[in-house]
Amino acid sequence: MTSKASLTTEVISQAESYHGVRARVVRLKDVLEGSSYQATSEGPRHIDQMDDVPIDNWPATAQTVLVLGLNHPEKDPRLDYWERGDTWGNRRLRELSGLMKLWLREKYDLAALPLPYHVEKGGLFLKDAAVLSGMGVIGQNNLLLHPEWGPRIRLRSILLEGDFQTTEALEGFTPCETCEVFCQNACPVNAFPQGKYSWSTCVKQINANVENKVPDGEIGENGKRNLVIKYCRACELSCPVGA
Ligand code: B12
Repeated sequence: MTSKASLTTEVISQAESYHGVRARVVRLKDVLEGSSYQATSEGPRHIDQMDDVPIDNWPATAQTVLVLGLNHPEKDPRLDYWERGDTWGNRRLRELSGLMKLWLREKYDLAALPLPYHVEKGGLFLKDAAVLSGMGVIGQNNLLLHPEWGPRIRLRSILLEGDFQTTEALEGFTPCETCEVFCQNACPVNAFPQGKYSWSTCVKQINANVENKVPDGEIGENGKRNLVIKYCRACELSCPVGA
């Protein structure tokens, strides 16, 4: 019988065997008590048509969350391009989640449920899950900062059945304490009035990106490049952590 600790270590090392992936483990209950679940949402949410299948109920036997982080380096901007209904980063994370699900079934006969991106479809608030699992900390840009990659990371979660040991929250990683807050100053719409993130201001920039699709995608059926949305990354790419 595999111990909790070695099961956790093996699952993490399997996930991290994929290029540019980091993984951590957190209790579902702890994520659901995170700050985002306490915060009141500032406005209506735009759920774009991603291929994620909504999940109505989480199985009661699955009480652990595997958090996946995919590095999103500046030199590979395409991962963030929204094309034909989703971003390439999300497609890759969905594929990795499927591979982990198969591996857990084959190796340990454990069930795993890859969760959708959107909370409204049965997903989790991913930054909360990531912070609590020790993947990183929340920076002045309101993004998860990973010690190696800074905010250049995209997240996903998988619910796990089985007895796992959770990974510890990070201690002693406080990069924003001595920073000149380049992220907030870089924002094109000043979405950090008084140093605090404003959803309603940020979303104006995101909506402008949606309105201004550019023909930089794959070659489509009409022989022309698909239109893509290039979401703003100013507060992310200006961060010196992991640059
Ligand atoms: C809705 C959404 C948006 C909306 C609204 C964002 C918002 N913050 O409200 C819009 C479209 C504006 C948006 C913009 C962006 N988004 Co967005 N977004 C999401 C989504 C789907 C849900 C986020 C949400 O609603 N949070 C709830 C609100 C209330 O909280 P919040 O503002 O995020 O702040 C909370 C946390 O900071 C947390 N927190 C702070 N400190 C601590 C400490 C602890 C211990 C804990 C537990 C929690 C915690 O508590 C705060 C609430 O009190 C997530 C995916 C997901 N399923 O989680 C991606 C996500 C957060 N977005 C992401 C990104 C990258 C972006 C953009 C850079 C655009 C882009 N290129 O994709 C910008 C950056 C905006 C910013 N600086 O925050 C990434 C973040 C990756 C990272 N490294 O952190 C995510 C995780 C998606 C992904 N692909 O991985 N986004």
